[in-house]
Amino acid sequence: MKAKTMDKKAIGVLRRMDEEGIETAWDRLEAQKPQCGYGQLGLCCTQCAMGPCRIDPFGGKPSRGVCGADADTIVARNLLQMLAAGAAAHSDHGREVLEVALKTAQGKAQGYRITDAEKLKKLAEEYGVSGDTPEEMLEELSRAMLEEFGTLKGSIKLIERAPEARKELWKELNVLPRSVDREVVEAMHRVHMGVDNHHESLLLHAVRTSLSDGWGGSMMATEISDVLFGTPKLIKSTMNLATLKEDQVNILLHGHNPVLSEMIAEAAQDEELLNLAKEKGAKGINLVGMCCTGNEVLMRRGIPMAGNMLNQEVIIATGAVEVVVVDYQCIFPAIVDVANCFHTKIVTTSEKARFKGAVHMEYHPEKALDIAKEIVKLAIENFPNRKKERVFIPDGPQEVVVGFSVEAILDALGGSLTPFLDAVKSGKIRGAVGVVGCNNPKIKQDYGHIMLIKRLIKEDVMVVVTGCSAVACGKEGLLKVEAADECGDGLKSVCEALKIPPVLHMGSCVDCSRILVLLAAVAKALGVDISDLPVAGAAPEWYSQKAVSIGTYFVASGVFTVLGIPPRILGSASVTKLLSQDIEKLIGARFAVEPDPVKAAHLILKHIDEKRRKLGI
Ligand code: SF4
Ligand code: MSK
Repeated sequence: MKAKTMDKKAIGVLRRMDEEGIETAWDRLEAQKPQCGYGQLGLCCTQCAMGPCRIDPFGGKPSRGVCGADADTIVARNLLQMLAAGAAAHSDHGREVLEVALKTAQGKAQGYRITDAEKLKKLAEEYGVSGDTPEEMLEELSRAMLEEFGTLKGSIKLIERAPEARKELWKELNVLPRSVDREVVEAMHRVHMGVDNHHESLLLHAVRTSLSDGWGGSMMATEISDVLFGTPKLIKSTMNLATLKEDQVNILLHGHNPVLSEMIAEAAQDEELLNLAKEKGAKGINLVGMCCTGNEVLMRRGIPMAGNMLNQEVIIATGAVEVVVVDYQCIFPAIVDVANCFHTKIVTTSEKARFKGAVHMEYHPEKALDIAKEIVKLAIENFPNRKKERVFIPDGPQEVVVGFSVEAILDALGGSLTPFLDAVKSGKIRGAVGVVGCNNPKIKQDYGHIMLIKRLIKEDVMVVVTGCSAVACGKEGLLKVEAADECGDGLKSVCEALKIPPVLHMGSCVDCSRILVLLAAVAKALGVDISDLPVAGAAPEWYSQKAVSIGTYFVASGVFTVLGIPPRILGSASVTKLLSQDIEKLIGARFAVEPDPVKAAHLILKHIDEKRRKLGI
């Protein structure tokens, strides 16, 4: 089991699953082996019914698909399609939060209110909209943002936050997004048989599509969620499977969008429901999170985080979860099968994310609180069905400090970036790295994240994390102030002075947009472009289409980015060279692939030192 995961709390449960023959993602990966070589290289095309076609990776026959597409076209087209799915997922999530915001403003969304009026005012100013009341302002702002999903004005507002030099570069390359939806739709048009057959043009559009996500849909999702649910501030909580409680009704919040989970958090405090829980023999209602829905409610409410992506089957096998509530993204269809081995009920809530064998209780903002209460009630009523002898909850939840929004980071710095910039200039902080993304059973769970991050902080590199990377760090104890002991002397002194951990949890996957805002602010403060900063990005265990989009908007924004899993592009020498070398001349950053986290750390440190030298610091 130790070969599968670094998560010590998961090992015992995984052993039990193995003994009982309960299948996991690791087992299914084994069953898939050997995975298709054409697919891994990106050389299989299934775009149309003349195919499927595949290209000989060794330069022999067939060298073209039935339509005549070569390796470069097929690889670039597959990559663009993968990225478009990721950008669509983020942006559609953003749209859904905006629709809830609009209904909140109109008094039609049950249970919602404006929590951060200050942020609302700032955003309204940015968008040039106003209103006599906060509700009017929110209505105008939501409409202005929603309009940008298909706008005719040909640009999106939040991208103006980027440094001038970066915007000029995007303009020159003609990659400024024209609207949020348009770039995804156009990506799907381009990959149709016989449309865009040039790999360079396909990849430039991939850049444009990713920017419509990072500086568009994702950024809107983050900002408007802050308005509705509060901008995260530093908050203490706990992480790992031990956050489950033996004597309480356990409800797991899994997925990405916080709109329903926020209401479930409200419902879980309802007197009547708490009394019902007691009647059924439970001492209370314990909410725990998973993946990015978990990150959203952890950052804002301090709701404990049970685990990251590869913990989702394992947590059900503790036998202690009454209900798993899912919205969408990163949810294994297989959790229904694991749940069938226990008393757990899987509740799907989104009309666009249905699962065979799950209970469907559809979310609608107009009756969000009622639905949330029904779900909590279902969990309470399921509590007596829990089989005590089947319960196996590990001991010892790990403490964490989270909530590092850009605003919270500025607060921790005393209101300005100056102390951070001074520490960078003096060398106490050598640079900063955003480590993001998922788990992937091809890599020992959390190993890629933890080994890379430990190495970086030892070398005085400050780390910001989101998504499943953040959860990997939390479980390992890296999100505690005491983790400063694992840093080099320079970073340690800064963390101790500010009483912060060396690894800052900035939120969910859409909150990678917070990293962009921070980078833009630092670049502007220094009067340089983002690509001049001693910073880098990494996604050591990425798996998802969304991660392709995130990695691409990092690079497009000027951030050197190291991937731990090779993207499916190696079948085209031209695409591989473009993304790992030539793109740097165009955009000031590139991708690298390095599965070994220690070697990845070396690559990053070399890059950071070069940037420092060029800045003369
Ligand atoms: Fe084959 Fe071309 Fe159709 Fe792809 S688009 S499946 S390469 S014929
Ligand atoms: S949840 S996208 S596995 S980080 Fe955002 Fe985790 Fe990756 Fe999903």
